Amino acid sequence: MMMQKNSSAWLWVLPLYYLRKLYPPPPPPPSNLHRNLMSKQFQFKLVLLGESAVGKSSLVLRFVKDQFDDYRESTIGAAFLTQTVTLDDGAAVKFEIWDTAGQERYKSLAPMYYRNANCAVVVYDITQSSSLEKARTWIRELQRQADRSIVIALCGNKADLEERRQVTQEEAKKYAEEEGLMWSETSAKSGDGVQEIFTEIAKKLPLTALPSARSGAARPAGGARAGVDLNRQAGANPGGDACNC
Ligand SMILES: Nc1nc2c(ncn2[C@@H]2O[C@H](COP(=O)(O)OP(=O)(O)OP(=O)(O)O)[C@@H](O)[C@H]2O)c(=O)[nH]1
Ligand SMILES: [Mg+2]
Repeated sequence: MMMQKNSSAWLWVLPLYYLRKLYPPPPPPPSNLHRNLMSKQFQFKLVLLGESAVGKSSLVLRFVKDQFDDYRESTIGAAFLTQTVTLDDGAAVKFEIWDTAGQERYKSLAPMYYRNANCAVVVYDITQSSSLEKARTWIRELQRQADRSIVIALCGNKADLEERRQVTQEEAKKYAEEEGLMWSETSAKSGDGVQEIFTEIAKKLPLTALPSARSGAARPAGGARAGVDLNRQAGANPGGDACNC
């Protein structure tokens, strides 16, 4: 009697076993970290440097909020904002942006912002030759003091003011080539070239590098962050101004 019961149970177990082989249960949902790695999200620290009034804050405002303000107040200290660029291959590059103050009295603060930066946008105003000189000074300082792998873009802003141009494209381009920098012109006012410069920087960054494998490497979003939590330090609202800019 007992034997009969057992053999009839096998009649159910075997088909169930093969059914499970044919249709395995779905895998458990991925953790946040895995989801970020799979969807290729990376975070980079970006710093903006340049003489006062060249349009650093205006460039960030255009990039982050697609807005322009004719009467912007000079930045005090620095401002922190974030913005994400999605590349053609689906990789999402989140920039943690430090918009520094260009006024001379804030100069000593700059190393705090370019330290460990993965990329820098050094801005000059195409209508002011002196601003290109200042940009050269910043670039020399970055080359000496910043991370060796930093990606530097030289950016000629206010390209809409062509009639007042003092810096030719040839001059700036030649200098950028000599120094191995990216170069382009932008207009924060019209928006021309703004998205492009950040996208080109995102393409240049080492997206294949493992998080914290070396300084200057990409960090998958949501992953453990070594060092300072920039959002917390600035009391910042991601995507919004942390301080006056
Ligand atoms: N025509 C024109 N004006 C611009 C452009 N970008 C900025 N401006 C103007 O230039 C002035 C200075 O711009 P900001 O963005 O405050 O300059 P900044 O480099 O951040 O200056 P600091 O904060 O003092 O370092 C503002 O009046 C802007 O409206 C541009 O592309 N074209
Ligand atoms: Mg500013």
